Amino acid sequence: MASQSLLPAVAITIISFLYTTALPVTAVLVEHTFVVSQMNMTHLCKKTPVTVVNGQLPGPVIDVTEGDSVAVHVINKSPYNITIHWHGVKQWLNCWADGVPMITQPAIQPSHNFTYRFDVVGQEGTLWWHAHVPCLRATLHGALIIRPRNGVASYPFPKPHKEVPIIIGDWWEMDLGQVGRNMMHGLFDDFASASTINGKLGDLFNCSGTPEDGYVLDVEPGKTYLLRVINAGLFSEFYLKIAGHKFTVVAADANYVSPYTTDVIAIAPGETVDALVVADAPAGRYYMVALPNQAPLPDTQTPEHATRGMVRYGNSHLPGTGAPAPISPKMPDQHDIVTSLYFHGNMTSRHHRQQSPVPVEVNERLFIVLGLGAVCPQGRTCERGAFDSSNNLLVATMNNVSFQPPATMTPLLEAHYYHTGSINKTQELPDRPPVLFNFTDPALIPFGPKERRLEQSSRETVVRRFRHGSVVEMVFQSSAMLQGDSNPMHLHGHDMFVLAQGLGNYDAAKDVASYNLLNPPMKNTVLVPNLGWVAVRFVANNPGVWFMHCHYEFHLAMGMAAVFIVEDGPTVDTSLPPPPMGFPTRGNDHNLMPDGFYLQTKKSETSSINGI
Ligand SMILES: *[C@@H]1O[C@H](CO)[C@@H](O)[C@H](O)[C@H]1NC(C)=O
Ligand SMILES: *[C@@H]1O[C@H](CO)[C@@H](O)[C@H](O)[C@H]1NC(C)=O
Ligand SMILES: *[C@@H]1O[C@H](CO)[C@@H](O)[C@H](O)[C@H]1NC(C)=O
Ligand SMILES: *[C@@H]1O[C@H](CO)[C@@H](O)[C@H](O)[C@H]1NC(C)=O
Ligand SMILES: *[C@@H]1O[C@H](CO)[C@@H](O)[C@H](O)[C@H]1NC(C)=O
Ligand SMILES: *[C@@H]1O[C@H](CO)[C@@H](O)[C@H](O)[C@H]1NC(C)=O
Ligand SMILES: *[C@@H]1O[C@H](CO)[C@@H](O)[C@H](O)[C@H]1NC(C)=O
Ligand SMILES: *[C@@H]1O[C@H](CO)[C@@H](O)[C@H](O)[C@H]1NC(C)=O
Ligand SMILES: [Cu+2]
Repeated sequence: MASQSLLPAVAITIISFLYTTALPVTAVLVEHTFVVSQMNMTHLCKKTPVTVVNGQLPGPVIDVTEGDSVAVHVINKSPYNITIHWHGVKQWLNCWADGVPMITQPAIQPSHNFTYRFDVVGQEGTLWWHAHVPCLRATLHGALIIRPRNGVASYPFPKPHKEVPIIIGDWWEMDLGQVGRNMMHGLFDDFASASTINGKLGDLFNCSGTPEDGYVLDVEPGKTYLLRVINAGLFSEFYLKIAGHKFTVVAADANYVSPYTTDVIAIAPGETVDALVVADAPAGRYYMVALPNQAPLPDTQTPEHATRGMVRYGNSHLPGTGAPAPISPKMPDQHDIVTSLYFHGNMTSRHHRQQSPVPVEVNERLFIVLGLGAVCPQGRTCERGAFDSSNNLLVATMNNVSFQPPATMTPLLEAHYYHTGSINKTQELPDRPPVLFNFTDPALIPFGPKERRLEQSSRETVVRRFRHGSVVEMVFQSSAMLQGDSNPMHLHGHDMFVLAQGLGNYDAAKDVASYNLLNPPMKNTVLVPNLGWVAVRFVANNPGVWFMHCHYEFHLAMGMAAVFIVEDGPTVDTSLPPPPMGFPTRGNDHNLMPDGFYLQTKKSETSSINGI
């Protein structure tokens, strides 16, 4: 619960159309139609087909008040199978709307449609939506903004003059469907051509010398602006700075944090940060720069592109005023990973009445080592370096297992709900790595013969079951085998208390003492420090089948993921309801399915696919 002071019970009125900011205490239905299609966009002198929602990049903003209901009608006119995930929305008792293909629903096939319905309750701030298909989220994404029920006056910070989404992303000149397929085969040779702020490449990029358009935020002196920053990029954590200005961070992942003043924001893929900026600099033009960071050598280096937009005061841009050149911020080094560590380490949650305390008693403990490995045909030596020249497959792992989607046509949620056999063909996520080694030993960088004994992995449909209400503690440990790739770990359906982080190998004997059990931040996406660890706790109280995965796209495509099955509680109020009317199933329920949905199969076919 993020709201400071909710009004006593208010009448809930359902108004099924245009939503305005007029009556803050009325819950409404916010309705959108998302037409997913391809269009040509030209950047860097090249016409490129991109898959977008409603012809926009970034896609439409979903703007709601806490307590509202949302309906999004997705019409898929693209050539891809897609789903849309509402990143960070808790989907209380509504796992059916979570939007993960083959986990919670069948993908929406080309020329088909699907309607997502969900309520946004107990969360305030900035979230976002994106396609949950390898790589397509690079262009299929947008902001999801949740305002307090009592209006902006109840923000726990000074009311901003204006609120602006700042979406950091990538510009790809390649067919993202193909990039996704390459990744799933362990090939990682494709890179974005540019970075973007709100879809604009900015003047660090040009087409035959003509600079690309950049994002411009026009400000009035003395006014306060709320930036709702989202990292929609596929790979990189970004440093964001505005020359001559400071940020006051007030929220992250739609949870308020204690105000934290800094001149740099560090934001990993999947994270959001809300920050106030006061236009208190001398009138002029100030660059807003987003710089991707990466681990230093000897870790593998990838092409990284900084992008910039501008904060512009009053008349400072009019021709003939002799305005001085825009001022650039001094950016951290792209190999500086300490700034990110401090930014995340300095976050604490903002105290408020509704906040649930950190559960002290832990029921389940997971120590999850993140790594890369190889899956090899039987009898062959397993060499990760040889993955592209033999039948060896490079995979990303948690505790030495890589996730693969279920082999059946039945999504796991449906299989779980109807107790079909396919849910039994899964493998339990190990609570700890099978072999302990010096996870962060720099001698393992760059990868080479020393790692060979650690490489052999397996691919399974990895799940972990939790009794309803279990308090789960997870420690994510990054390893030197990752070659410096970042690991923002994202849990669907729940927020996590971020208790502590550190460098090197996690050591319970000493690190538990550093846990913040008083006011840890709550996040849906937690960045694991490079060559370090992070400890989180969450309460598994939202029944359903929830994806838990790395938001670094290459790792996700290669299997750094698991499915958390949260069992029903003892009452109807704590149990997952049946799928909503019209939800496309493989025939396990007896709902009548309207035309146009995925596949309508008979029970017999389902059974044979499931092999029972
Ligand atoms: C994009 O451009 C290609 C090649 O010029 C063309 O064939 C295609 O029809 C265009 N697509 C759209 C959606 O306009
Ligand atoms: C979409 O999914 C269906 C069913 O799994 C599959 O048969 C089809 O090949 C997929 N289409 C694309 C474009 O991936
Ligand atoms: C245009 O971009 C190229 C490649 O990044 C760069 O070498 C060149 O200096 C740029 N030109 C201008 C006029 O900015
Ligand atoms: C907070 O940031 C400061 C530098 O700005 C740093 O010295 C300090 O260690 C950080 N605290 C944590 C817990 O990361
Ligand atoms: C799946 O496993 C459960 C519990 O182990 C068992 O009761 C059930 O019969 C199994 N279902 C099928 C279809 O194999
Ligand atoms: C892990 O390796 C590092 C670097 O070689 C070393 O400093 C550290 O002591 C090792 N840790 C353990 C537990 O062996
Ligand atoms: C990882 O799993 C594979 C396949 O099950 C196994 O052969 C290998 O020994 C395991 N490696 C480690 C380091 O635990
Ligand atoms: C969804 O698909 C069905 C069946 O093809 C069609 O009748 C319906 O009009 C579609 N809805 C929209 C909003 O396109
Ligand atoms: Cu990762």
